[in-house]
Amino acid sequence: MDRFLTADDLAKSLRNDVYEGLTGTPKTLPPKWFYDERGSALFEEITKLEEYYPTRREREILVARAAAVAEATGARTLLELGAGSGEKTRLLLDALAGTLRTYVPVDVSGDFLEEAAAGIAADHPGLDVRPVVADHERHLHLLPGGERRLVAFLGGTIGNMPPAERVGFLGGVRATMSGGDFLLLGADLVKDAGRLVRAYDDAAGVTAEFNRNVLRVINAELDADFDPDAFQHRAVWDGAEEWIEMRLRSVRDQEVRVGGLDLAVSFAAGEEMRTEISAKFRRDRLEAELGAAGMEIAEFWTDADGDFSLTLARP
Ligand code: AVJ
Repeated sequence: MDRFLTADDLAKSLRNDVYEGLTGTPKTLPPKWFYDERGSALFEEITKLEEYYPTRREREILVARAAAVAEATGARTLLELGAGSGEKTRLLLDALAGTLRTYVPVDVSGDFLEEAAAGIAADHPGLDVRPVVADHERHLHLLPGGERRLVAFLGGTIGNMPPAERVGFLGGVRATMSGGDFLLLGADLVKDAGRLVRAYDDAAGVTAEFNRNVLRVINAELDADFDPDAFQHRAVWDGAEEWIEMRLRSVRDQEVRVGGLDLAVSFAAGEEMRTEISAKFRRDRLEAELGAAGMEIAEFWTDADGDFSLTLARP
């Protein structure tokens, strides 16, 4: 397995992210640290919630359009950023079976990747499965080249990046592309604010637990003493930026020690720390951002209700 990211790199970037985030105003934490084992399990639960439509809507589009993706791309290599092991990957691999030679799942977590890659290799004996441990925001240029590559970035995770970061990311993807390559991009769409907020603040409180879990990750990794129960989950729709913000609101004045950083941080009662943005898109915004990165839309598909989108883009 290619490894462009060592455990030491990860530990360093966690330290940087947490230091920068907790000493900034307002305080923030990057969402990539949500996904320890408990966080990943909680996210799996979120995907099954009635209020959280994106996963099932994206699956609906893939069931309807995977054959069209295969037809349009004739892909020989599939690079999946933030590799799922789930049904969406299998839908794509089955549809691409006629032309696909190589599957490159890319993820920051080596353990998860090893398991997912082994499962896929077992189910697709003829396929060359080459997992890569990398950060898709930094290592795109190191990913395997080849003819007729399809880069898949699904789930709407592009929405975790603010606009400036998205420009860099899409530019980075474009820089790896040549004629015959494609990008398959899953992006959640703008809709009624009430539905959006409920998708990030479900009645059962699973998303609230998912959000607070990042405090447990920091306690464990950086010897901190956050009390997750002293923070309330908030999901807010920012109509100007057209993104959902997940925040953790300090229920009282409190001081938190982060031993691993030799840092003490104070929170005022009511102070809100931002833990994630999840940007929502319109077709014209996607067209403009892909265009700015030197790509054009070959196909733009949505589910029947127009909740979610799958875009096939080419250089
Ligand atoms: C996995 C990043 C696409 O932004 O909808 C789900 C993460 N956060 N519920 C999203 C998430 C709260 C999800 N992504």
